[in-house]
Amino acid sequence: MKTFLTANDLGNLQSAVHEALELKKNRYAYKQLGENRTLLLVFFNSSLRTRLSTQKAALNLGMNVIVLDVNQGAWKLETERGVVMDGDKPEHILEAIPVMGCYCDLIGVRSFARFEDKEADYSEKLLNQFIHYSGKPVFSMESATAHPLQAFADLITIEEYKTKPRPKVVLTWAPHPNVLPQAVPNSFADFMNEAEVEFVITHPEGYELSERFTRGARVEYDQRKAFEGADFIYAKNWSAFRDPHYGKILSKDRNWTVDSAKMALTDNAYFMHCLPVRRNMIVTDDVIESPRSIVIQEAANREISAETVIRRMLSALG
Ligand code: AN0
Ligand code: CP
Repeated sequence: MKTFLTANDLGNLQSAVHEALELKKNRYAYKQLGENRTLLLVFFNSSLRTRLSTQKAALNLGMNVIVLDVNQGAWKLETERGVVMDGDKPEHILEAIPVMGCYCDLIGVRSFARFEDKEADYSEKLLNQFIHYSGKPVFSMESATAHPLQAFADLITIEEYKTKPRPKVVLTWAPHPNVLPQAVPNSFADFMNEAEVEFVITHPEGYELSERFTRGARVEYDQRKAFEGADFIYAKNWSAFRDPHYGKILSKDRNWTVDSAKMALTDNAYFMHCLPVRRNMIVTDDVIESPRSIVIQEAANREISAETVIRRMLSALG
């Protein structure tokens, strides 16, 4: 595996989940694989889980890990070609990326959508620059359009907790004060569309996601109706995708907050969220604290999804 951005990059998803669950039983089994190999994690945005779980995964595999927070201590980077660099950015990304590639064997990149240019975001311009100019295999740690390590961990978690062969999984929009990317719901939809689940998306009108990720998945605009009989409720906020509202907040309606009255409509569903979560905006205290909330177990599986991906990338290095 040379890049990791979509569910498709994992090949057969069922086998990938099986591989991950086997790895979880003995996460130190491949300690030799990463010997004298170095992973570089480049963060253009904040992170708690991705930062820790990806490092832990690499350490499990015996790798060395270097973490670069681009906005803390590195030179400010120009990203546009052709710019006269007489401003506040001393270095161009077109030198910085190949230099980063010199010091490592694999690279993970976190770089959120900027919402300045939809085409630049949805063509994964920055991630692709890493792929083309670093000379090293690259995986997304949440890039402009996708967060595949999260969605893979979510799928592993659903596999562990499901009690039916084909559970009903509901992705619900919920309110948030800030503009958030579509990366998490995009990847969740991408993975759920390939998994053995009944997948339903619910959101206010205007919050339709990109067809590239939803691929005809059922959308139910009535949140209560969507929740009926659900086995998993996956909450997330995102900003509008469709023009002319790309990257805009169209609603902060707290009627969409996940509360216990809505959870009562489900088939005793588990509650999931990628975290960080804004309590009493996205979900009430009682729901996230309830025994049916599996947000911590979900976060714990980030180590497993990352280890599975890094192991495959290391094996492909030869
Ligand atoms: C980010 C997002 O919504 O994409 C990261 C989630 C993993 N969340 C925030 O910025 C709060
Ligand atoms: N879920 C997730 O990716 O969290 P961080 O933003 O803290 O890494």
